[in-house]
This record gives sequence, structure tokens and C-alpha cells, in this order.
Amino acid sequence: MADMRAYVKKVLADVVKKDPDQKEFHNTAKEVLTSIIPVLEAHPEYKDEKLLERFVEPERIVIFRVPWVDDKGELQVNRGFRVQMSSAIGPYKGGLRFHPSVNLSILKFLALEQVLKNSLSGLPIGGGKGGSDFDPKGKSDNEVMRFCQSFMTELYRHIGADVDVPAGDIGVGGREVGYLYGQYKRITRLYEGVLTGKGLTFGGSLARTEATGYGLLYFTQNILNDAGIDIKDKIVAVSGAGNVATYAIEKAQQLGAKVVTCSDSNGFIYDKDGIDLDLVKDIKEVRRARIKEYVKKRKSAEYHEGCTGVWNVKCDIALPCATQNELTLDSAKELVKNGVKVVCEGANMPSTLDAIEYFQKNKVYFGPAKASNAGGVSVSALEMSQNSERLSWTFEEVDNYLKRIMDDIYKKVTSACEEYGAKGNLLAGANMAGFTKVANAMHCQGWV
Ligand code: NDP
Ligand code: 2IT
Repeated sequence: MADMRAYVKKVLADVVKKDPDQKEFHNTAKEVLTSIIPVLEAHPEYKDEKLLERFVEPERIVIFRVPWVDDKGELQVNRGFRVQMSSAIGPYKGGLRFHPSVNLSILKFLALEQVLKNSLSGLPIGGGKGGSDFDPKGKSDNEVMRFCQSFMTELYRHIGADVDVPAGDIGVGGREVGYLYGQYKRITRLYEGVLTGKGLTFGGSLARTEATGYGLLYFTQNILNDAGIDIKDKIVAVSGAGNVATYAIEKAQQLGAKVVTCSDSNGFIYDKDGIDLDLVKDIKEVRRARIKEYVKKRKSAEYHEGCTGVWNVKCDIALPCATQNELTLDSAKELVKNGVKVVCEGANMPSTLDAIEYFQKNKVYFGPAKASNAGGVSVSALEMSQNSERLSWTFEEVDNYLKRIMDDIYKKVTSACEEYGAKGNLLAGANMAGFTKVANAMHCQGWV
């Protein structure tokens, strides 16, 4: 037993030593590796095969220059990345993030999370992540297009429908995926499913836009069922106002809950009468404006500067859907004080490790991102299937499939909790269940 603890400790120390500045990646590696010790104990051969050393080392990382010309005619230079973390169970799969904060540490943490998430989905997809420090905010459509074309002019040689299939993430939605796809096709002449989240007129899947948010609620429903809680009329706090948040709000409302908040990186909205989602969509999807516009149209709503205040609002269910480390220990304490019963993650790693521990200690049901937000990538994989068979499925078919996948993920996670004596700790269960499949595939494929 001590042996595997020592093994994990050594691998983690090496991770820190190799890249001392990659704090986000260290956190994820620590969270994952310390919770899979029971799986390692059941498979002592993994230590001899240096399986963990390989698991934390990306198969390949591509870093490249992205020059583009802005509307004033001035040349701008950004940095592009693609982290191809693991192809053990399928082609690399995972989103692209365009945000000024993007760096290698963040992309490596996201890529490692993606490997486990994609494994949990049960579909044949490996894990990767990419993006750029480009900030789409305030840029014209033409600027975004020129940036995307330049980005793809390098990226195209590293991806392919059976090699690596990027999609959206923060700052990359339908508009960006469209421009990226157009340039890929123009360079390669291939009309193939090389990106997911495409528009419906060129190979996109119905329900992909809704998938992460809807999937989050399907997963949350499983937790609520086991806890004997009815979602109807429950107060829900959501952070973010992007793709994930919008469709989490939509499904929560369809299920009869009352969502009272949403936010962006400037501040948050509290609407005691319940969020008007059409208004949010108009502000964020159509006008690409700031969320504070909301209060101009709704008398029942308040706007507050700063995004952490969203967790001071009294709620039964909290759904962080904005970004990593947005829910800290202080916010966790506030939520618990106000009686929160369930926290389920829509964003990737929104809760800090000490916040998660606080929830678990205080008997708050906690749904970890790599399980609860797997709906987006799962429908991406269904988009790949539809592209391969050159057919399109109906919204209902995809949505039913998504629900089945989220229910299956919940079963896999809770079974792993039972099997390894970690009942109630869905984070440990998700890590163990996700890792088990990837590790087996790595073991069977030899020392690569
Ligand atoms: P969007 O770009 O559509 O929306 C992001 C939202 O989060 C915006 O409201 C944005 O506000 C806010 N936000 C971004 N950065 C910060 C920050 N530093 N502090 C506070 N708020 C911030 O992205 P998505 O909705 O696609 O992604 C949200 C999260 O969900 C991310 O963690 C992503 O990795 C994860 N995710 C996304 C999936 C997908 O399919 N899209 C699938 C699974 C997970 P502002 O407009 O001010 O920047
Ligand atoms: O974090 C994620 O799972 C995503 N951004 C979606 C990735 C995808 O390939 O659909």
C-alpha cells in the first residue's frame, strides 16, 4: 500500500520539478493521482511499466506563431497551442480556448481532465486541448476570421478526422468553428469531420450547442434522485453566461427549477423572479454585449460588480459554469452557510481543491466536472459518428443518447466508489473509473 503512495508521490514530485511554473497542471495531477491509488494497488504491473510517468506526459505538444492583421492594418502576433495528451482510446479530442489567460499549464490541466472525461463518456475518443492567448472580445467578425484562418494555417497539419478533432471551449463557439473549418477545407480539400460544434448546414450535430448544459442537468438529476431531492422549485445559482451556462439554465428551467443568477467576468446578475433566458441569449449570443445590460430590461434584477459574489446568493443547487478556480474555499463556506445541498460543475475545475474538501466534509453532494460536464464532448463524438456515416440524427435521437450517456457515467462513477470503498466521493470515483479504461488501453498497447 505504502508502495503505491510512494510511487504517486515520486511522479508528482517529478511533474513539479520538470515544469515548476505549471501550477494548474500540478493541481490536476495531484487531484487525479492521489485518488487512483486503489486502482494502482490492484495493478502493481503499472508501476513497472512506468504507466503514471507516461500518463502525465503529453504524447505531443505543438506551439506556433499566429500572425494576423487587425482592422487598422496593423500586424498582431499571438501564440497557438495544441496539447495532444493521450491517444490510448481514440483520436485526440478536446476543445480550443481563445482567452488572454491561455498558457501551457492551463492547457495541460484541461487536456489531462479531457483524457479522463472522454474515457468516462464510454466513446472511442482520446484527450487533447488547445487554443491561443488571442482575445476575441471587442474584435470584429473579420478580425476573428483572419485570426482563425491564420491559426488553422498551422494547425491543419497536426489534426484530422482520425487523428485529432478539436472543438469549442471558452471564446470558441459556432462562429470560430465555422471559420476554422472553412480554412481547413480550403487547405486540405477534405470535407471531413475534423472539427465538432460545426454549423448545422455543414455537418454539425443537432443538440451539440445545448449538450454540455443539458448534460450537466441530466447528471445533476442522478445525484438528486439518489439524495431524494425533487428539483422542482429549487433555487439554482449559475455562474457564467456563455455556452455552458446558457443551456444549463435552459434545462434547469425546463425541469421546474428557479435559476436566480448568471454572470460574466465583470459581474453577476441576481434576478429574484428567475433569469429571463431569452434576454440573456439576446445579450450574449446575438449582441455579444456585457451581462450588466440585463438590468436595463428587467426591474426585478440587480447587477453587482465582481463575479465571486454570485456564490453569496442563497441557493439549493450551485452550478459553476464559467472558468477554473472561480469557486474558492471562502465561497464554499458561504454556500454551505446558506444551505446549499448540491454543487455540480459545468466548467472545468471551477472549484478549488480546498473548496471541494469543504463540500465533502459538510455533506454537500458534489458532481466533479470531468463527469458532470462530459455531455459536450460526448455529443461531439456523436457528431463524429454522424459525419463518418454521412447522416444526420434528429434532435430527439441525440438528446436521448446524451441522457443515456450521462446516466451511464453516473453509474460508472458510483460503481467505482463502491468497488474501491469511496462511497459518496464522486470525484475519486470519476478519477478511478476514467483512469481504469485508459490504463488498461495503455497497458495492452505496450510501452509507447
Ligand atoms: P464561453 O466562452 O461560451 O463562456 C464563458 C463564460 O465564462 C462567459 O460568461 C465568460 O465571461 C465567463 N468567464 C470566462 N473567463 C472568466 C474568468 N476568468 N472569470 C470569470 N468569468 C469568466 O465558454 P463555455 O461556456 O464554452 O465554457 C465555460 C466553461 O465550461 C469552461 O471552463 C470550459 O472549459 C467548460 N466546458 C465547455 C464545454 C463546451 O462544450 N463549450 C464543454 C465542457 C466544459 P466573459 O464574457 O466576461 O469572458
Ligand atoms: O471541456 C470540454 O469537454 C470541451 N470544451 C468540449 C470538447 C469537445 O471536443 O467537444
